Amino acid sequence: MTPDGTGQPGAQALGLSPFGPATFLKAPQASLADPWTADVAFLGIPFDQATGFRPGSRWGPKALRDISVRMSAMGIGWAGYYDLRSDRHIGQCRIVDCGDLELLPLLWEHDFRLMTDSVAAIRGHGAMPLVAGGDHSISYPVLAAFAGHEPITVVHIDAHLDYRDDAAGVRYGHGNVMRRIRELPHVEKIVSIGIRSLRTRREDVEAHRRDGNEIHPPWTLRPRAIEDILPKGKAVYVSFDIDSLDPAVAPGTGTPEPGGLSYEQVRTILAETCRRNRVVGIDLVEVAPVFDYAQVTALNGAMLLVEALGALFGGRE
Ligand SMILES: [Mn+2]
Repeated sequence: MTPDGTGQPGAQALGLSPFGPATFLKAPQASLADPWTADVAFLGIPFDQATGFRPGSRWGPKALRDISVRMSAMGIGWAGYYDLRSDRHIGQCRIVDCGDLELLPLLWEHDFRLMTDSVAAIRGHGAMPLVAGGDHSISYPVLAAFAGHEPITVVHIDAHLDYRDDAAGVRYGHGNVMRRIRELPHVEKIVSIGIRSLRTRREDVEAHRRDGNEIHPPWTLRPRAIEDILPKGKAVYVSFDIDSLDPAVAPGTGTPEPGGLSYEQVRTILAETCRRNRVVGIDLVEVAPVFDYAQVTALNGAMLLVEALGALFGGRE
């Protein structure tokens, strides 16, 4: 029997406490098969089979949901937040949580189709997909769901270029993902920010530039430079790999790289990208809680998504 005496698990029983089952920002759950309207739809893609080194990002959506509930007051869903920086109440939007995709081990082509179809369904509902990976390979089937869209610029925040064409026959791993994305007819450019891995290959850098993309390593970024390198007035998809952050603030990931971005730098990239463009979708990938400490990686990732929502829904005084 539930406290309301009905025996039915109502709103009081789901996602409203920081200690029980969580949805992202306490958003109501929504099935892709049902009718609903929302501004933003959170979708978990617990897929880490394309990882070359340390798997574990399949637990990323759960970790992000668990820490995100702290941003909502006890007992209510998402209502935005007071932003000290702008002295405004921002981020208020209608958000739903579509749960996690049910994936099948070793059937990656099936899984990729399910990802594309699910994100297309979210777009069909008129909502902006906010996708939590999973390893970075998922960004390709997610972006494939935008087929027929006006040309999209991808703002790619990452320690790794992920532009390898073919790694001993592997073409859809998480290290190939930006190469595959650039091949999509509706993607016109990739702006890669934070790239610094010592395993970056010259031929991949040259191919990336030859294809009309841009690379901005951490040592080139200053507060003004960040604003100057971002696209303006474009349809933009943001692909945010948590390993773009420095391992000191985001250790919980499969392939950390020293010398990374600060929280403030990524916040600026996300917020200014959202303000200057028509953002059509956002993903956050490679959060791997098994390597995390004190939930710091999930916390920084979830709060940066909140800051992106704050910039997208600029709110009221
Ligand atoms: Mn990466």
